[in-house]
Amino acid sequence: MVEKTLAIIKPDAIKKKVAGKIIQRIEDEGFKISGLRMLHLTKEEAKGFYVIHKDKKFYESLTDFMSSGEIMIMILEREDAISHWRQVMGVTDPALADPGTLRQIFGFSIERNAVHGSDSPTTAEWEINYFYKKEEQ
Ligand code: 3AN
Repeated sequence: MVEKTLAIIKPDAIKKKVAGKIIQRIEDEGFKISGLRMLHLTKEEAKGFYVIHKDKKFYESLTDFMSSGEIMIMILEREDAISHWRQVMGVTDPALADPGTLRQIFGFSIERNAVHGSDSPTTAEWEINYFYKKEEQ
């Protein structure tokens, strides 16, 4: 089934100047990219996006990091976009991510892990709505 997911290239990857390589990989994996935008989240916007983690001990640090520099957000479309993008990203901790995954190649730590992807259809819809008006989706 063709699905949409929300992808983010995080501040660590933008600072390392590997956004181009990540976008190339996205295209090589057969995703259609729509609505690509560069933005710099405020602390409040980062807290809103990660509100599901508000009780975790890493919430403050994660939202500081995500508001520390520019990010790129995009909607990715493909068959099974949600699970395929998560496979391409690799697991949360770059040290444990499979060889060849984006987090293994470009991630620095469990927090500074280069990329984000929605984890379910409900989350994808919520995350896309967080950044995009209906007519932009
Ligand atoms: P994923 O992005 O792999 O779905 P989540 O949803 O568990 O992972 O976590 C959201 C984000 O929070 C991660 N991408 C990562 O940046 C950060 N994070 C997750 N676990 C930790 C942790 N133990 N310490 C610091 N940051 C974390």
